[in-house]
Amino acid sequence: MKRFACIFLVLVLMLSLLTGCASQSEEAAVDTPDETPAATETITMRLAEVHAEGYSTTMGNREFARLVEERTDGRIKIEVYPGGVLGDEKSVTEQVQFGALDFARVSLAPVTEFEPSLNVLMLPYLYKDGDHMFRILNGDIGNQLLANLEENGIVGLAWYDGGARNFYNTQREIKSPEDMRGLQIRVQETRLMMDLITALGASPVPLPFGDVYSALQTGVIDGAENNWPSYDSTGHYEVAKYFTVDEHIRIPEILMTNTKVMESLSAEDQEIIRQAAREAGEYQRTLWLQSEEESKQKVIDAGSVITYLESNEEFQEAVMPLYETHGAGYGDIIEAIINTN
Ligand code: GTR
Repeated sequence: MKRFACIFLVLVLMLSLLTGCASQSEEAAVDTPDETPAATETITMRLAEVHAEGYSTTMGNREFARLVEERTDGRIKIEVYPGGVLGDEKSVTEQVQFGALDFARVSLAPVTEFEPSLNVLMLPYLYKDGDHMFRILNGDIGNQLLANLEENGIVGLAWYDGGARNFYNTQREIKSPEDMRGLQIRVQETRLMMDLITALGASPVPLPFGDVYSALQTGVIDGAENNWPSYDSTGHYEVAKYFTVDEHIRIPEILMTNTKVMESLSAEDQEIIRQAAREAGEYQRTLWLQSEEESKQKVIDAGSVITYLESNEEFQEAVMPLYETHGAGYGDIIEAIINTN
């Protein structure tokens, strides 16, 4: 019996050594550039998106997939999964980081939880307008901060537009931060957004995007904040009709992948992906600008009460402490952004 047990143990040991070698050589294949998949092999990849079909970001993703498939002669297929079916933004950001998912298009908000230096790109009232934001994102500052992401296993491929975000609620018109007192406002699941709501005197409720409609409808929350197209596409305007154009924040949106996924591809395919993503980003931005206008008109026609502020100075003043808490250590970058025309 003893002898049998011994032989068995030796066999198990040998087997585990052998399998260990196999997975090692698989890892080596990922790390060694000349062992990238043969140019004839077909690869299917997945891309997660929280917005529905027809929304500008989903259309940008579809364009990205189309360009990649066309330029690799069908070798790389990217399946786009809209409507959050692969998970909420926090979850898909983690999945990309761990390499369980190939691509995701998300707001920068959940990504800052991994790389806090990116908070500097989403401070309230930081940009003069959308063009200013894109000059920063596509310039040295944007590139430098994107490079920080790679230390977390994430490669930022392109920026998408998410416009300016505004408050809306079920209760009353908001004309000043005073009117926000006591309101429960849903935010994305990130510290900066929670602190922003607190600074304005309301209570932040972090929730996934897909849960906001029912939370508004059932009164779990009083309001939320987002851009015109999201207020429209989610139907939030049906349940929260008071919308204030305070434009408190612009949060860049990002199409990203995992560093190992990129490294597993040939240099040529990597370039195809990068270029296709950049073109998809430009395409999304064109669609974005149209959709902002269309959504605005649609919610006004549907009876939303739109409050335009004579000045948003009071809101700006109230949120300035966030420059200290979330911009600490990045004063030079903040100054450079503000001084860029
Ligand atoms: C939208 C953004 C989404 C998501 C959503 C949210 O503007 O496009 O990616 O972040 O806001 O508030 O969760």
